[in-house]
Amino acid sequence: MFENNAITKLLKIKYPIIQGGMAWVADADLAAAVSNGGGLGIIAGANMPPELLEQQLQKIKTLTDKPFGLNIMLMSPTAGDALELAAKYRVPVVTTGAGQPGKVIERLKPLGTIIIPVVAAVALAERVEKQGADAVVAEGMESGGHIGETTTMNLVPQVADAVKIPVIAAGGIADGRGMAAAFMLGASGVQMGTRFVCASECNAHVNYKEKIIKANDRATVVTGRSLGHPVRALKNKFTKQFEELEAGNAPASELEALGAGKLRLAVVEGDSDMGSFMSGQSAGLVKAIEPAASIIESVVTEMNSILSESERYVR
Ligand code: TUI
Repeated sequence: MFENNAITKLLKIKYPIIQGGMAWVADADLAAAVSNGGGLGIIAGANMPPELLEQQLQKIKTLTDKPFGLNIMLMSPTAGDALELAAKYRVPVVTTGAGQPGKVIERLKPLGTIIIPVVAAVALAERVEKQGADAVVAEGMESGGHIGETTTMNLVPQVADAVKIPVIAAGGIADGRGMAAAFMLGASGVQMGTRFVCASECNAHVNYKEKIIKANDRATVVTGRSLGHPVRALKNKFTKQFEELEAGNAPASELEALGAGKLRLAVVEGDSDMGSFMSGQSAGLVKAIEPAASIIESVVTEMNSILSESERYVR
């Protein structure tokens, strides 16, 4: 299975499933578990001081001999350091988010790094293809964290029509049904974030995992639109305060001050009230904490059974 899939061939992995590069959450332990399970694990560079990121890049090589990736969050003040570490350690795959990856492609393409920008709009997908990206993640607004304005159902087929490079669908995908649907929309693979927060190997606080497991379809809210960078997170006291300030047209500086450090508070401290529990709408689909390899196997098994009996679904 997947022998002729564009993503398994490009990345030299077993299943076309990649793990989102989630700030504070995606460390070497989670990434290695996903890569060992046959997907592509990704370390997030966004929150880490360069020394810590360097340690994580050294650590993952002791945990897996499979390909892995590094996510460079382009709005992060340490994005430049992460880029140089990707070059120094010859990281096989780099994904980017929250900005224009031109400089990343320029620096890493000559080294043979596979570069997969995360995009939330067709125009950026077209631009990065011209600049030399190897594939794109088309991330719909069902995703957690920093999001765009278009749904996965609409973004994925429009990106697939616009570019020749392979498309990986993200946003709202947490099981085999979502993966099957992504293929129908023209994707060659999927990226999942929220479901992998609940991997046993993920070091996020247990309160984070439990909040996702308890979540329903209406559990998330988008704040930060007035700042120009909307963020989806699970509703709590923090998001309520943020919403109230935004509704009262509070100055950006006040909103930024409220938001500062709140993702760390969620992931590391598990502060249910004041943490920013970034999560996709797919939290409503996540039922249990289980090993990354089991997540991958069950998603692929469910996807296969759907595709092999596809007639049955037309009813
Ligand atoms: O990057 C993400 N999701 C993220 S990054 C993040 S870290 C964070 N920490 C604290 C507060 C806020 C964020 C959490 N979640 N996804 C990929 C993504 N990229 N979504 C949207 C975009 C994007 C947006 C605008 C990509 C390019 C872009 O270009 C704007 C421009 O420069 O034209």
